[in-house]
Amino acid sequence: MGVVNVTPDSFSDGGDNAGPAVAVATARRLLAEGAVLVDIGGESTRPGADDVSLDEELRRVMPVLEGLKGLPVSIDTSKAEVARRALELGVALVNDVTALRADPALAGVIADAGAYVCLMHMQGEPRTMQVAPRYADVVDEVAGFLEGRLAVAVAAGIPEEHVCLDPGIGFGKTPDQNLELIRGLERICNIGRPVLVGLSRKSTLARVLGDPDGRVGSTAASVGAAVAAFDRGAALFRAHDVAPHVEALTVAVAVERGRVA
Ligand code: HH2
Repeated sequence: MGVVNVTPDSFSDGGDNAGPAVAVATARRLLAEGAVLVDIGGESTRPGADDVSLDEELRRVMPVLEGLKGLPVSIDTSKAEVARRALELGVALVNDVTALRADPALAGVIADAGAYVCLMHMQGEPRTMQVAPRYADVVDEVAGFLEGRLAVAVAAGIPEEHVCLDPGIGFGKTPDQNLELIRGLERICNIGRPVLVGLSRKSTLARVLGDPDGRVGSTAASVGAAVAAFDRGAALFRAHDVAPHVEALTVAVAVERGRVA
C-alpha cells in the first residue's frame, strides 16, 4: 500500500503533494513501482496533530480521488461522509485509524458499499496519544481490541472477508511497545484476518538507530522492519517508498517459497 498524504503537516511527507496534480502523479508512480493500492489521506494522524474539518478534508482528497478513478485506491479517513464520497468514486478500501470508533455512521457506509476496511488499533487520540501510553501486555491488549472491533464491523454488516487488521505502530505506543508488537505479530495474525503494518519512516526506527530525537526513520530501516514483520505473518505493508519495499519483500517471499518464482 503506497502512501500519498495530501496534507501540509504529515510527519514525513507533509506538503510534498501540494496540489492534486502532484498527488495524482505520486500515486500513479507508486502503482507503477508495484503498490497494489494507494492510500490517499487528507488528515495527518501524527502525534499532536489537530483535527481537520469535513470541508477541508473533502477539499484536499476529492480532486485526487477524481484523478485516480479506475485505479486501486484506499481512503485514509475516519469520517463517514468522506468515505461515502470516496466510495462513490470507486475507492476499494476505507483505512480507518479509529477502527470505526470516531464516526458512528462509517460502518454502515462501508457495509452498504460492499467495500473493504482496515481496522487499526490506537490508544487515545492523535493529539495526546504519545503522552504516556500504558499497557499490561501490549500484544494481548492490541489483539483483544482488534478482535472486538472485527466483531463490531461484522455486526454492522461488513463481511469478515472484507476486513484487515492493523496493530497501529506509533499510535499510543512507546518505541519498545512498537517493537514488542512486531515481535508478537503472530498473535494478531492468529485472529484470522490479513494483517497490515505501517512501519514506514516511523520514529521508532530512528530510535533503534540511536537518534533519541529522530522523528523520521530512514528508507533502509523501514524496509528492514517490513521484512521482519513479513517473517512474523504481516500480509500488507503501508509504505512511502514503494520500490525498495517491493524489491525486498519479493525476495523475502522467494526465500519463503524456496524458489525464484
Ligand atoms: N500510519 C499513519 C497513517 N495512517 N493507517 C494505517 N492503517 N496504519 C498505519 O500505521 C498508519 C495509517 C501515519 O503515517 P503517515 O500517513 O505517513 O503520516 P500522517 O498521519 O502524519 O499523515
